[in-house]
Amino acid sequence: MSDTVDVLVIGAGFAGLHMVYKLREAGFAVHGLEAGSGPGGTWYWNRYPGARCDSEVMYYSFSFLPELEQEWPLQERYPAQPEILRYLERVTELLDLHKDFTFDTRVDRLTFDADTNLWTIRGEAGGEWTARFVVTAVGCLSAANVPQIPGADSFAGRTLHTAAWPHEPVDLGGKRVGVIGTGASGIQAIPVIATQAAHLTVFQRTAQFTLPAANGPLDPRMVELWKQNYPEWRRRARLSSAGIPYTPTDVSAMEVTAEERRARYEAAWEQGGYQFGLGTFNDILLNEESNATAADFVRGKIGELVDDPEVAELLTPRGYPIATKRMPLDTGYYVTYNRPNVSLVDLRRSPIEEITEAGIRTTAGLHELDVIVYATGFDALTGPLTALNVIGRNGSALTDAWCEGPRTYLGVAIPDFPNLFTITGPGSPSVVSNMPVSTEQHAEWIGNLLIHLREQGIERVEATREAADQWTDHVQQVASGTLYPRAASWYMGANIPGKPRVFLPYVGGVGNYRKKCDDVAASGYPGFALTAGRTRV
Ligand code: N01
Repeated sequence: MSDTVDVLVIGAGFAGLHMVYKLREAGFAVHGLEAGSGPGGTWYWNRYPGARCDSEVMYYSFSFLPELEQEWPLQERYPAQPEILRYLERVTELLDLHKDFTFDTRVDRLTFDADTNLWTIRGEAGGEWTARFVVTAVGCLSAANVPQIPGADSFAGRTLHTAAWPHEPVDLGGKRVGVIGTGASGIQAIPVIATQAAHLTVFQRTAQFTLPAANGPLDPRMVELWKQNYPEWRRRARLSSAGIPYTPTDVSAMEVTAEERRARYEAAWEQGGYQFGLGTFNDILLNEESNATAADFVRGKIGELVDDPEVAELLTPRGYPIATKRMPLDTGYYVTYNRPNVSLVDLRRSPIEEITEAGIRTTAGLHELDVIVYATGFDALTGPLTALNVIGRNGSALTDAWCEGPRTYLGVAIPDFPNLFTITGPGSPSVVSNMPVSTEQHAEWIGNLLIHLREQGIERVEATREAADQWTDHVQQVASGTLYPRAASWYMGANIPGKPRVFLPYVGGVGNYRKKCDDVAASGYPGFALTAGRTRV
């Protein structure tokens, strides 16, 4: 590649692969940089035991590859990590995208030159690129959160993080394993690790509500019907609230009798997946009373599934509304605690004091371990962007601009940072949606904006402060009409010490958001300051 391109894309997951392909096909000089040694993004890094997608396989794929859509086998309801990675590798091969990426390249600095309207992009291990535009496709959950626990370096055993799991097999057989964290990653990994380890100790800070995935092989007749109607399912997903083509319900949990409510919850529990939240009642995330009925139902299930009443009580979430922290889907999570080789440590009662050479010491004593697994999540949404060390016009740093929380226009653009676009950035549906639907919408929208700029001879594009303020206020206002802000969740930045507490994604719905973005495009991109070109790349 030449060292100066029209567009540089960072990341080779769903978002980056699509963005590079779209721009290459539109005739731009585009290049991608990726920290991993191959494509896959999230699915390249998160290889922990039990890693699997919580979106059903039928709609966790690209919608613009009709032949691949027909030929790709749909086998299990929820695709496992290796299957999704294979899919993204196949897409890379099919679209001949390898040649458009430089792998093993982690970007550690982006600097905008206001005189030339060009970005300089620096690789952590050297290498420098120049581009008119930069599109970040770095994911929302890619900056791992590693809590600073005193003594962590002194541990004599092996330390692992779910978000950076080794590529070679990890043998946990005969080992005493400790898992810190019971979010979606921990809840997937714990039942599998329990079957491998000699003993598993789970260190839980906050009990989680989790729903049964009810994973299993798909009925071939359903797959055939689905494949016959793919365009219609895709259309419904794009217009839906969460990027999932479920038929929404218009019934409030308060409108029906207790018996009917229970019957609906029971049916959804049996069916598995997000039917419980999306298909039962329309106000679980809006009305405290309705929410309490759903929470009580799940609490009851925990009591039925876990043999030891004391352990069941520790696993029972209290103090925040159900679904306000991202609900994981599990396969045998609660019953794992019935195994004789699994024990649960309640960190609320006995917090971790330190890690020693021998294991984890809580205020109640030392747990001797051979392996510690951090399932402690991510610095979500903003972390992957601030890690790029972005310096905008006037030398302003993104970390400073966002010291009180991110302010974006539509989640794709940031005032003072011209010619920079963020796929699934803060302020967009991103993590509260089925990701491929949202990355596709952004890649298409940003691609069309760049085509528009090229046609108009525009060299510099920047979100106005007013547009970003209005949008960010709208994002907060929509969130405050729901129960979401009631939980100390990573949606709120609450999992990272010192991170500002603002609601990060847009919960106004994928379909509504798409319409707003389409309206902006159709009106000639109000909210952006456009500067005609002086220089050519
Ligand atoms: O991370 P999390 P995750 N001491 O932040 C605990 C997506 N995802 O990797 O709740 C002790 O949810 C923390 O405790 P608390 C999905 O969007 C998708 O599990 O903060 N504990 C919590 O229990 C998901 O939501 C899929 O009190 C500490 C856990 O660690 C997101 O990724 C699969 C601690 C972290 O949970 C993140 O999930 C997996 C400390 N110092 C993930 N710090 C699929 O689609 C944190 N914790 C399949």
